[in-house]
Amino acid sequence: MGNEILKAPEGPPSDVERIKEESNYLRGTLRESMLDQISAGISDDDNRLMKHHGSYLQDDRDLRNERQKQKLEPAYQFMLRVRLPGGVATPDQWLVMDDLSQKYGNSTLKLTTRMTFQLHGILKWNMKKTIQGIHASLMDTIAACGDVNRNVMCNPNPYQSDIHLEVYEWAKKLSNDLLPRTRAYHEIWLDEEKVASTPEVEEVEPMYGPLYLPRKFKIGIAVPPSNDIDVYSQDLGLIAIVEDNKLIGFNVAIGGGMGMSHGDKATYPQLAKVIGFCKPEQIYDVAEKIITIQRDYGNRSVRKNARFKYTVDRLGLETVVTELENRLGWKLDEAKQFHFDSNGDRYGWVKGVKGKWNFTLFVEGGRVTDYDDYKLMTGLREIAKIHTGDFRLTANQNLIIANISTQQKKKINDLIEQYGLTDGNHYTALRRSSMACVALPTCGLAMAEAERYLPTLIDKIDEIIDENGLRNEEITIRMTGCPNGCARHALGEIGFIGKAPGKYNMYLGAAFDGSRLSKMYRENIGEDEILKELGVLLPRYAKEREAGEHFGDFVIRAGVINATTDGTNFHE
Ligand code: SRM
Ligand code: SF4
Repeated sequence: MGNEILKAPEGPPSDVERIKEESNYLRGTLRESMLDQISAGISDDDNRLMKHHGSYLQDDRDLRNERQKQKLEPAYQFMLRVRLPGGVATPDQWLVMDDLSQKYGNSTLKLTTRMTFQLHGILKWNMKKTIQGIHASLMDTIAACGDVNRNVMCNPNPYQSDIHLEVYEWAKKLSNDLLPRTRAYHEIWLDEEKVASTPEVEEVEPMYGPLYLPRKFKIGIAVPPSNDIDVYSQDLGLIAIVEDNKLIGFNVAIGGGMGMSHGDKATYPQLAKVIGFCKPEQIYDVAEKIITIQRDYGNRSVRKNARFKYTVDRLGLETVVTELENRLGWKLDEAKQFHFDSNGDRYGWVKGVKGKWNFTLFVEGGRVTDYDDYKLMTGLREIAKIHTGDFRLTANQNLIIANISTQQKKKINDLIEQYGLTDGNHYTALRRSSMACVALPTCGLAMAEAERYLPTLIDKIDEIIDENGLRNEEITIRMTGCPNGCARHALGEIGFIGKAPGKYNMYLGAAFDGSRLSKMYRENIGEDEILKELGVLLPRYAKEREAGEHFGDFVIRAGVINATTDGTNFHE
C-alpha cells in the first residue's frame, strides 16, 4: 500500500493492533462479555474494542480504596459518548438523553469539548438498553471513541446561521461517510442478525482495513472569525472561506493534537498547519486520502507516538502534501486569507438569520445536572418540552438554545428566568472563558482534579481579577487532570495540567485566537503558589498591557515566558 519510499516506523505492533486484528472487525468477545453476570466489568481486550462502540469501562475512583479494603471488585460502570456531528441535537433528542441519564446514568449530562453528550455511571446490565434508546432517537455512539475518525466538530455560530447550516451539513456528511462499515455495532447492541458469509476484507472496511487507524483521528471545521472549535488542534482542520456571503470552500490544515506525556519530550502538543484550499465537494476526498496516509504510515508500534501529528512531523509536511496530492490526483489550491479573533463562545441572546433567536448558556465544566441552588437540568428539560428549534453543544462545553422563533422567545426567556439559567454575565470574563476536563472521579487517567476543582480555584483568582479591574477581560483558562489535554489546555492563555493530587504544571502564553501553544511556566505547584504567581502576573497585566493586548501575548512581550513557535519546541 502507498508509496514505497515512505515507511511506517519499524517495531513490533502494539497490543492494541493485535486486539483489533483478532477482533473480526471490532466484535471480539464483546457480546459474550456483556452477557456475563459474574463481573460488572469486561476484559481488557474487550474494553479496547468497546471504545470503537463509543464507550469505556470505568470505575468510581472515589470508591476505589474503600472497595479494595472490602475486597470487592472496583465499582465498575461505563461512560457512553454520543456521536453528534456539529453538536446539534433536537429537543426530543435532548429529552431522550436527559431521560437515559436519569434511568441508567448518574443523573448528569456532560457536554464535551467536542460538542457531544457523555453519560457516566451506566451499569453493564443497562448498556444495551441505553444504546438502543439513543439509536431510537436517531443518534448513535459508533466511532465516538477508538482508532477511527471521531465526532466531526463544526462552528455552531448563530451569528451566521446560513453559513453554519451549510457547514453543518458538510460536517454531518463527513462524519457519516467516514464511519467504520463493520456491522459489529448493529449486531452487538441492536440485535441485528449476523450475515453468514464472510465478505472480503476490502468489502468490510474499504478505507480503514481490518486494523483501523494506528490511533484516534479528529476533524473540525471552523468558520472565521470564530475559532471556537480550535481548528489547529485537529488532525484535520478545515477553515470555511466565505466570499460574498457564500461558502466557496475550505482551507485545509493538518497534523494538530494536544496530548503528551509528562517527562517525555518525544510527545508534545502540536498545531495543525495550513497546506492549501479545496472546494466544498472535495473535502471528503481530501479527508479520506489523509486518513489513508495515516493508516499506511502512522506508528503502529508505539501508541504514544501514533497520532497523525507525529506522522507529519516524522515524514515532513512537504512529503505528506506531495503524497496527498499523488493520492488525490490533483493539487490543492493556494490557501485563502482568513482571520480568527477568538477561540471562545459569545454568550446571551443574539438574533440570527430569518428572524430566529439564539441564547448561549454558560455551562460551567460542561456538566448539566440539578445543583442544590441551581436546577439547570430541570430548567433545560422544561425548555426542551416546548422548544421547536434545536440545541447546539459548543466546543467550549456550553449550550446554545438555538433557532427560537420570535413568538416563542418570551416563553423560553420566562423559563430561563424562572430557573435562573445564566449566560454568565454576572461572572468574571475569566470564568466564562474557562474549560475543564472530566478528570476525577470517572476518568481512569486523571492524576488530579479538574472539573470539580477549577470553579473553586477561579473563585480565588476572581479576587485578584476584581482587585485589578480585570472583571471584563476575557482570559482563557483551561485545566486538565493529566497531560492528555482533553480541555485543550495548551491553547488556554492560562493552562493547568494535573501532576498529582492538588499539584499542577502551570502554562502561559497561548494565543487568544488559538493560533499559538503555551509553554510551561511553573512545575508541580499547588493552589497557594498558583495564586501567588497570578497575584503578581495579573496586576502587572492590568498596569502594563497595551491597548487591546491579550494576556497570552502580554506574558511573552513582558518576557515572562518565551513563545512556543512550534509543537516541537513546546518543552524548550
Ligand atoms: Fe479525551 C482520553 C474525556 C476531548 C485527548 N478523554 C480520554 C478518556 C476517554 C480517558 C481514557 O482514555 O480512559 C476520558 C474520559 C473521561 C471521562 O470520565 O469521561 C476523556 N476527552 C474527554 C472529554 C469528555 C473531556 C471533556 O471534559 O469534555 C472530551 C470528549 C470529546 C468528545 O466528545 O469526543 C475529550 N480528548 C479530548 C480532546 C479535545 C479535542 O478533541 O478537541 C483531546 C485533545 C486533542 C487531541 O486528541 O489531541 C483529548 N483524550 C485525549 C487523549 C490524548 C490523545 C493523544 O494524542 O495522546 C486521551 C488518552 C488516549 O487517547 O490514550 C484521551
Ligand atoms: Fe482524563 Fe486526562 Fe482527559 Fe482529563 S485530560 S479527561 S484527566 S484523560
